[in-house]
Amino acid sequence: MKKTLLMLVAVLVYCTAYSQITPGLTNDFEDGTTQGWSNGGSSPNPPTNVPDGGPGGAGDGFLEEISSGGAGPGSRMVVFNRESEWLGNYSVVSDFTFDAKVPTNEDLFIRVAIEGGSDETSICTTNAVTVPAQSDWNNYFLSLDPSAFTIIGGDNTIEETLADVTEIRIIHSTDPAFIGESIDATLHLDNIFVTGPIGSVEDQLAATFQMYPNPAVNTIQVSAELEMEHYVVYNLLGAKVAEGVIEATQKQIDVSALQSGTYLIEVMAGDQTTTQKFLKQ
Ligand SMILES: [Ca+2]
Ligand SMILES: [Ca+2]
Repeated sequence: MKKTLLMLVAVLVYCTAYSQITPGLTNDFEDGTTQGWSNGGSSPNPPTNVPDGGPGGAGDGFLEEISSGGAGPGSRMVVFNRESEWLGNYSVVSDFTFDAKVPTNEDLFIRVAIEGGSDETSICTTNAVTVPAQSDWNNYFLSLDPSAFTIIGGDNTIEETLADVTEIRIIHSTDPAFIGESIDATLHLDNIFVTGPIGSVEDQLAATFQMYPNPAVNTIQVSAELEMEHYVVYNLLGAKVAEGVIEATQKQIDVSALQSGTYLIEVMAGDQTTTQKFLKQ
């Protein structure tokens, strides 16, 4: 079954290198780069890769973005990405998840903003997630469903914009916006991960698979509208840390023995496989 995951990873790597956004896209900042996240041209404080101190501790790289407050380049809390792996048709993905912490003194209201469509329409998540001041690492979710967005500017519909994305941004803003707010703050990001039905809607497992709670403490409940046979849990290094039979449409899986951190659970049903991320607290 590990072979299946490796094949999946290989497909995702291939797709992300040469194609458009796909479920499973991950930016974990383990390659020493910002993986395309940028402030643009004249910023005096562009995002940087910090090699130590991510959610995994020593040796876990993460992205640090600093905004200076005031006015001018670098004043606003915003990072954008125009790498091809982040562009294209977002109808195949469902959630934008990430680990974040704020070492500075003000709460940040983090949103995803997107530009796309023939009219370069800009949209932003209607709701923000609050990353508290002086917080430790936590996992956050923002839906990428059209119903989760508000139009900021332009004449395309939200659906048209999400079908042809040309830029994605992570911003801090009290209200939906396309440019982040000016603030003197620092944001740490890691394990940016895009979930979604792997394959298409005819993949009944991926389309109906559910898992909760996430983050999990002692157990996670998995369910789907067809009988699942088997599950495997991997850590982010790809090592198998747990497995078991399901042989039902739902099961409580004991994860109490896992160390705190981020894991992937792979569930098999016939020739269908789905892989989702969860956080163990
Ligand atoms: Ca990392
Ligand atoms: Ca900056």
